[in-house]
Amino acid sequence: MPDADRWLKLKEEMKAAAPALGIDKIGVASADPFLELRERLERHRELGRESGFEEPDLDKRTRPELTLPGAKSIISIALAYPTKLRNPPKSEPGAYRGILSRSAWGADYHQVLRNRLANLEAWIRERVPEARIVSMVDTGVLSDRAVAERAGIGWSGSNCSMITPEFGSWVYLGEMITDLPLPPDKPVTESCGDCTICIDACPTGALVGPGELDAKRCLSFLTQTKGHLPDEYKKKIGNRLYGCDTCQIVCPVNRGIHFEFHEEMRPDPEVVKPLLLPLLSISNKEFKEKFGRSAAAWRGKKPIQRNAVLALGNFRDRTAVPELVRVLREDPRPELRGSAAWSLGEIGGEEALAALREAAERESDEVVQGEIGRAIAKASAPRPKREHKKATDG
Ligand code: B12
Ligand code: SF4
Ligand code: SF4
Repeated sequence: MPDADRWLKLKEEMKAAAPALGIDKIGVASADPFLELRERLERHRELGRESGFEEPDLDKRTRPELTLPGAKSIISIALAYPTKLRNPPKSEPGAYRGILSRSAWGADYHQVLRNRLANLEAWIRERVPEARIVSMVDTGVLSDRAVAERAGIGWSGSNCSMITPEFGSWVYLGEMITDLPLPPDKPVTESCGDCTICIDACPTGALVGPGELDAKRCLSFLTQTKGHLPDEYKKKIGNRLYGCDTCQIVCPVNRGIHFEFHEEMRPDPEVVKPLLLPLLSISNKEFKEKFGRSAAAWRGKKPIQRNAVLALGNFRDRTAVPELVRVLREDPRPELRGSAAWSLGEIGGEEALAALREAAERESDEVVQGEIGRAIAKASAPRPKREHKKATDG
């Protein structure tokens, strides 16, 4: 059989085998350098729009042969994830809840995709034992989306997501660089057209243009930071504990899309939409037991606790005052005390105000002092009638 036919046949067989390997979509891209992406990444960096979670070496990001000398093709895989909870628990006064983004539901996707890439690698090695392969998911050097786009998995949405015609943007991506000369697939022809819904819906204006994100203003990034959350985002974070799904939820292509193909991805509602109050006193051991399986745990418990404190302020949950006062008085972490001060200022009332005044006498951290001062001013000012605040994405 001529060589070209052999590789085409292997690719077709691989695609036919995908469902049995637990993969929802496979595409093949050439391993040529990503020249357009390179320019884009340079501009992105110059404008200070990186999150800091990206691979910093732009040569490695855009030249697959630096990772695998002799690289010829990249196999891109996509796995669809669930978007809806069965019997979601209610978030209501006295029992308010936070929400994890769908990308953190079920088992950590890094592990799930690594498992599928291992299945695929074994499948290839049975047929081409000498194949050279380097697999990666998220934390690898390449841009998973740019690879997927070139491999015909989907189009690059104005919300930055890779949108597949079959599963919308609710897909995780991973890839393997190989030295197999598999014939590349064609990019998909669909696009966002003149729709701008996601750009208009982004709560922080982080989508500065179609497909252009200022990551430092993106709530998904901000929920993962460990320091004080800047004031301008404290209300906007709503009840998000990890990640943000707004620009995907509003996308018309995603309407009604929900797949439960993978057992490991099934969400536990009490984990992905947890009660906020118990999070304030959760121990390391309990945190590990409850969230350890989720992709949301990678930054530890501090960001999630900080976000829970802010969410209680956003809900203006009066029943949370004693616990917020305890955090303000006792928590050794300034970010937690500062956030508790902010939330007490939002909730207001005599008990909150008294605790803030008392804390102002003792607090030694300058930033927290500032938070307390602003919170006292807020809690002392006349306030509009209270209303029941709605949850964010849940
Ligand atoms: C850093 C990072 C983040 C940062 C920055 C995100 C960003 N948009 O840059 C933060 C923390 C904010 C983040 C958030 C999220 N992330 Co993230 N993240 C990454 C990571 C590690 C690198 C992304 C990166 O390099 N960005 C830099 C930009 C410039 O490049 P890019 O988005 O990769 O590539 C696109 C652009 O360059 C664009 N492009 C190139 N040329 C041109 C030219 C024109 C004219 C235009 C318009 C566009 C364009 O097209 C490329 C392909 O789509 C990837 C994993 C990886 N290794 O790739 C995951 C990844 C992108 N994240 C993912 C997910 C799921 C998310 C969230 C949805 C999670 C959540 N629910 O909170 C949000 C979505 C936020 C958003 N609107 O993008 C998935 C995306 C899956 C998908 N279907 O697209 C990835 C691929 C992880 C994975 N393996 O599944 N993430
Ligand atoms: S993830 Fe949220 S904050 Fe980030 S771009 Fe999308 S809507 Fe905006
Ligand atoms: S909301 Fe509209 S513009 Fe945004 S990603 Fe979806 S289709 Fe594209």
